[in-house]
Amino acid sequence: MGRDPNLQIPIRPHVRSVLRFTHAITRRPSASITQGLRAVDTGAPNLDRFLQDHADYVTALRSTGAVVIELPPLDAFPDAVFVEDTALCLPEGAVLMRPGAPSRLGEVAEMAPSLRALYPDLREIAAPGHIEGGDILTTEREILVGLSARTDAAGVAALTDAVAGWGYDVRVVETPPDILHFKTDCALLDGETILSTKRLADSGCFTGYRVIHVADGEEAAANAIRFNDLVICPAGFPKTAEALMKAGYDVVTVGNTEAAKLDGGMSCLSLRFTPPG
Ligand code: CIR
Repeated sequence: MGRDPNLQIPIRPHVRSVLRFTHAITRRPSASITQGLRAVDTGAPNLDRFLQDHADYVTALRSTGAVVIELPPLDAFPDAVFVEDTALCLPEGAVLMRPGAPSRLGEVAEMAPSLRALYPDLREIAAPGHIEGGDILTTEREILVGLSARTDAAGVAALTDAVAGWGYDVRVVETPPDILHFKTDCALLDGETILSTKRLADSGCFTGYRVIHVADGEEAAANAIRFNDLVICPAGFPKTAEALMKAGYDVVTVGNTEAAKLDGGMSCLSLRFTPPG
């Protein structure tokens, strides 16, 4: 196991895998997206615009050389475009989630065949726990799980059991009140750097990491993703994009107005992984 002398925290051998991915899975938005869950109703998303933004997002993922598997729309599940919440994909294996939103539970069975084809070791979250992928941030050192309205202690315990033997520490943290998911407010930028809102970082959950704060008033910019050489950010947050570029990241922005009406951002729209073997 390597060790970073500054941070005094062990670095695991799968250090590169949290930043480099050969694959992503997305699902095109369906016409039923207008019925998607939302904390505050700011109007129904426009399907055409959502489709265009989604296509741009897939193009950005593909531009890094990754294989992007685009799944078809699912009318029966209005939030199915937010595939991140259905699984946690690690180099060692994958775990199917158990969403806390009842209307989203059925999305997991729709995702399972695609993952089963790539992961010999596909595990599940045991009932009665609930956990959604948006509450999980995997770094080189650990898996952070934010408790939220969608993710409960039983879900975290079930995840801890599911990943047993894969060499990760699972750490429970809090999602800020009234925030949908832990990763609504943060993103991994590299092996030791996290992009975060101040309200989340102030909880102290990132002690030992370098933190870049999103600009005040640009909190929604925190739901970004590091995908291979790119940091993909929602468009419309110029101060944060500039800070990231100044810090040396290769930033690409993608329109997110329609997903944002359903509390979604860049991380929610894909599963990102390198399958074993
Ligand atoms: C929901 O409320 O479940 C969806 N409207 C948004 C899910 C966003 N997913 C994510 O942050 N990982």
